[in-house]
Amino acid sequence: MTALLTLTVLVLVAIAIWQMTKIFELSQLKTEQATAEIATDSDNKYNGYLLFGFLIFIYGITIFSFAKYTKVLLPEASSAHGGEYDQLMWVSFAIIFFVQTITQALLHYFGYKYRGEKGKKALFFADNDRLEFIWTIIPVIVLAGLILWGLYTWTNIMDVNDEDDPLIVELYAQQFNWTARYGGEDNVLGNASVRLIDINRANVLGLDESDPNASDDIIVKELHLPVGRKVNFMMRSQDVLHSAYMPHFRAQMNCVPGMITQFSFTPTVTTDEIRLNPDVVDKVKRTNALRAKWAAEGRPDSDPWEFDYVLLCNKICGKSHYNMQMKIIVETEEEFNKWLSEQTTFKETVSVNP
Ligand SMILES: [Cu+2]
Repeated sequence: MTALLTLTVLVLVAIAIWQMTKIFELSQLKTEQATAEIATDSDNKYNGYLLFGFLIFIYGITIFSFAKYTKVLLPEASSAHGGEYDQLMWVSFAIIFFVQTITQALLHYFGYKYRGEKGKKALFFADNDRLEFIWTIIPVIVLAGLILWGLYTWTNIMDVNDEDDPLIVELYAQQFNWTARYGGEDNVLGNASVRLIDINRANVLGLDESDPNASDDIIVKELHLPVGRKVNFMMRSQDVLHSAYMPHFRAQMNCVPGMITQFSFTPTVTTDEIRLNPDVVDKVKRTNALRAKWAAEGRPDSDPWEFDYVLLCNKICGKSHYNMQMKIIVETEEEFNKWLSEQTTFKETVSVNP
């Protein structure tokens, strides 16, 4: 790899030197030689056609990408705010796509139409107030609209409050895994600090044992969420910057050492339901076809895959960042309560680890 990089640098330096000598030569040319270097009408025409060729290329690659890669996009959002978020993104995409399609065509067409020709003189406006007004006011209106809508959506999504009896969950990040903590019976998280971590007593999250709210806290390695109930996440990090990313719920928040960050959303689709979503069914089918091929070749990690929501780390936090993830299961309120009642509390864990 280092050899390849060194080689690339050397080649680039050589090209730079070559280009510089060429510029130097050009500046030294005698009049007769200089005329030979000026583009002729046929050169300009040829370059004009090349512009058209490039235009067809970028349109072609756009259509190809849409046809081939649309299926790798995320399925419909599984959270209450997700629809609003997606709508904002798709409207922004549509505007950008529309404007870029038209401006690219105009740019390349005029590049061809007004190519250099002997005897042809360019007509230009030194200034034109009306034109400048038009091409200033349209982007101003469109961008102001998008920004205001974006700010409104952002404020709505980021409004973390205690209304509607939210479930309180802590997401604890460390190189390279996630741990979740529930408030237990009282739904209140006990105080915690990295300074109180005591591995010998299995106090992995540094909970304050003298805080009565901590004793019924439940620490788990699989995130279960009840469908339809608002969840307030409190994020902590033990070591470096991490980012709690739950793509299917359109949620992401940085986890910063020394502070608690928050995010809140309401899951709307259970794991069982999302597995029946046509996009997900298709994705699972494609993945498992690939895995079957791998299995036939005797490659590892080729067991059939079943879709699950995931919590991923979205900050490059070190060597095993790519594999820093936790399974999320969205289930009915009854299933969730049953699962929660089967987990051990913090008090039980520390008392068996004196
Ligand atoms: Cu990380």
